[in-house]
Amino acid sequence: MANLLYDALFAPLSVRDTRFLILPDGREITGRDFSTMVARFAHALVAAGVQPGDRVAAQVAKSPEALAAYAATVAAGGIFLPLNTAYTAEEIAYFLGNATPRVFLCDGKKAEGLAPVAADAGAALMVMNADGSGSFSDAAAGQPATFAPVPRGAEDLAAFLYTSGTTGRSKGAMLTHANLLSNAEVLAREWRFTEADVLLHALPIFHTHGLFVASNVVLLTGGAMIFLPGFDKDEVIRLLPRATSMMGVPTFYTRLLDDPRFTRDLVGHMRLFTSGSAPLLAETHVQFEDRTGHRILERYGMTETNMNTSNPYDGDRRAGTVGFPLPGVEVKITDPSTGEALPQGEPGMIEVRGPNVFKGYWQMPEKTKEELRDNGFFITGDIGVIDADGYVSIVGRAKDLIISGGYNVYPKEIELVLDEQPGVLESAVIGVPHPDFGEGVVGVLVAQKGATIDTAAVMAGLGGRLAKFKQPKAIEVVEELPRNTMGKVQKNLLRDRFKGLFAG
Ligand code: MCA
Ligand code: AMP
Repeated sequence: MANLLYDALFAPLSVRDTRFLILPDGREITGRDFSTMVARFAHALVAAGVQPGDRVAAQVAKSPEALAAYAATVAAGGIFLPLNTAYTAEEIAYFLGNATPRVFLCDGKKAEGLAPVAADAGAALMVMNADGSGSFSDAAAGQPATFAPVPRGAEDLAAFLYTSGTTGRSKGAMLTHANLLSNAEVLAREWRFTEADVLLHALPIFHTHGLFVASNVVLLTGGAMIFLPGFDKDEVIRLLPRATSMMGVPTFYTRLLDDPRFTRDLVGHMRLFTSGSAPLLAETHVQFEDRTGHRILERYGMTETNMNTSNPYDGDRRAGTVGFPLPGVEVKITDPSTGEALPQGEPGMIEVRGPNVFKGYWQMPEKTKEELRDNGFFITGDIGVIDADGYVSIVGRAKDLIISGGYNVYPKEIELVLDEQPGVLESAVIGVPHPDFGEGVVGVLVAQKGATIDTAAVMAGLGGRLAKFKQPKAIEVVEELPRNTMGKVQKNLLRDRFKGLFAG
């Protein structure tokens, strides 16, 4: 038996002497060199005890080595678990405790603080610094330059990506080889990727967008990536002339549009810009076309499902829509309370089914049952509508979720920590329009009787507990939270009241 994902994505690199990764300092890494690194890493993982089905967690800076750790885990038959570099030790403790990885890769600067966390979870901590150095590459250094991939089939797990829930507890979405490969194949075809492509890659690689949508598509089609450690506007503007395509979250595009150097001439040669992870405002789409002549291709996906819909490459890319269901993916709109399909044109719950849909949440069968129907349809929590031409639009969310700069923030998780702060009786966390991040997180607090809330102290209390991007960008203190007759906090009223907070 072969290793499905490895054979399709990584095996071709071993005979490729052309550049695969282009680094901002001008260095280039050929497919063959990358492949050798992957083989050595895979041997190092096996030497560390990784067996088929074991998890390998990584909270490391984006680098060629970090990407190779993903490939090596797949080669070794393991399950890759990438973690946001912004997560605190407290947050990491939850993920490691839940996923119980065999190996945990982390930055040397955090190793001391994370060592007890890894030990508690029974994981071997190995260091991978931003420049690739550390105990992991030391362990790999003497290893053989080739590795026979461990056989893995379509239904074997390749990755866990954690996604939060309305209860505040993160759930590990189990993604198979077939989930990842089928989606990469569809996207590569739909978006016309070829070996001539050079993708400007500025997304983080600990989420679906940067790791799977961007990297897997390029790997599958034999192209190259300009691999930036993160989104740096100056670097993007400097390197765009060398790229053919770019994938981004809306914040990338609004930041670029804010810069006079971002002109039609700069990007005249580009083939494709795609956007996703958060809603792209129709006005950004229009502004982008006015400035550059390019129509951003917007698509829609989720951690649990990879990509579900996409605007067409050749047809009309409609602003404010996320396009058509991808080939092989079924999308239906249902009544959120009954699950019955609604007539075309009526807004309701978006449900999706296809080879892209995950296998469930790790060790959470009840949560899986709540969201993944027996007939294979996944209940996304997004409210959408399909128009007469078949275009899907997302018009709301049935889940209490804020998307800030493409990162998901679950209010419940923040509220639980806010409620513990001195003087706080209760809290509600909302998202309101933010010029840079799309939505900005706001904490609305009610003081305990007779207490005065010191907002600076509250913010200090969140540091070290919640990743920076989850922390409120503003705190507001109110007399009481608006509630309906059932006692449920009416967040829509709060969003309305504070909608202008970040304006201007
Ligand atoms: C950084 N900060 C943020 C965010 N990012 N705050 C809120 N939301 C954020 N997204 C904090 C920083 O810690 C910093 O705090 C301050 O905000 C300003 O940082 P800045 O330097 O401006 O930010 P940055 O480093 O430039 O990052 C912004 C970013 C980044 C480039 C938009 O967040 C990013 O790369 N987002 C992409 C996320 C992504 O890939 N999502 C895909 C998920 P302070 O100054 O106070 O220290 S996958 C997905 O959703 C599905 C499957 C899909 O459909 O793709
Ligand atoms: P995540 O689980 O982090 O992958 O986030 C998935 C969520 O991001 C979806 O359920 C949507 O709410 C949102 N999302 C992704 N792409 C888009 C898009 N193009 N427009 C609007 N929302 C999007």
